[in-house]
Amino acid sequence: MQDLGVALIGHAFMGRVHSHAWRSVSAVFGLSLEPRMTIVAGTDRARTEAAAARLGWQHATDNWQQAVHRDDVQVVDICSPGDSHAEIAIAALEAGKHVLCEKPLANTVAEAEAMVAAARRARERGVRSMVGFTYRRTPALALAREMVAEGRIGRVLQVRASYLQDWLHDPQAPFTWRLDRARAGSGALGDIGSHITDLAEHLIGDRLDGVSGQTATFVDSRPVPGAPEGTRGEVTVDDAAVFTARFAGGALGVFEATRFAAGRKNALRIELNGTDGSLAFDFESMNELWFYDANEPNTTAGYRRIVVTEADHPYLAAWWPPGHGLGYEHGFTHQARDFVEAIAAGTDPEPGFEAGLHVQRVLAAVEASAANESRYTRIEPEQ
Ligand code: SOE
Repeated sequence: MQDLGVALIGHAFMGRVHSHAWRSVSAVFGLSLEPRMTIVAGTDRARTEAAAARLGWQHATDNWQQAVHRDDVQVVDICSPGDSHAEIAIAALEAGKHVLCEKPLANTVAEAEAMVAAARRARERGVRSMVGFTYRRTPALALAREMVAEGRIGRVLQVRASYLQDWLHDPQAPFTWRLDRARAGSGALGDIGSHITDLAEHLIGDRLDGVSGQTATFVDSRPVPGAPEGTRGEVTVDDAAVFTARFAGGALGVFEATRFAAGRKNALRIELNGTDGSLAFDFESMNELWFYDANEPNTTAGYRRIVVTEADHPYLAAWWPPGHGLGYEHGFTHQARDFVEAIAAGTDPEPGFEAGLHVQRVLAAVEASAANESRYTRIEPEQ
């Protein structure tokens, strides 16, 4: 079988979970091409070497260009902060390497447009690209999409999507690159709001037409870890973002992304209400999908829990017997599998960079709306 050399750029949280996927994907799914964990690139040589040893990469470098241009690398997997995505992805595509890029695709619409242009040029040479909206590949959510497409809830009228985390709830939580607009592009909006935007559109098979948003930063500076006592980093992104939206087909959407929802750790929740029923999901119980069939008689109708662990459910035939459940990391394994199989088949993996650009436009529209005071209707104060 032909090898597919992979270069991973970045070895923090996302790099670790992608490494897990590359390590296990072939053994679980049996692929048409054999991924090889060729090289990991980081910014610090010693830490990158340690990461390579721990995560299973053959080589380590502190020079991403070197990793991208190796002859034994055919795939570049970008898990570095957002401000590096465009430069690395474009260089890799121009070098003829297939690219998997973490979300959000870029920090700005302009960067995302340049990435799409590079992806289109590369596609003509058979080079593939994909953006990591991984939750599409959570089995319960993949099942939800199938059920919507089969008409099980009829025409979707309303979408309620929230992504709730609380890792910034403590005002003393340390400063990170994720709180710096220059590095991350935006805050909760881009990091996790991008997921629910993509997911909502993916599940119902429709695109957002327009949005109306609000954003807030609740804590505007935080202690910088490792810096002299008292050094604080300025938070230049949103801590929370909310927006309402209309889909092109007429459905209404309500979206919320926050890092301040005390007690909610990774609660990606989505509920769809259609003319014939509803579907509901919460990532904190990720092996379950709730389904309400509005055509059942009132006497017996009720939301029922589907335990999504059957071999007939998306992706699950390759895993464990019914009831044994999957975790956060498995969506990344599914993503690696679908990406490799698309490369082998010579087809475009989904979601492509175009989908990433579209989400970037939604994020920019939410920010533009939030910044536009004239579109905000104040309530008359009592005299
Ligand atoms: C942020 O906390 C984060 O790690 C996101 O960046 C990921 O995309 C999400 O899957 C989990 O949360």
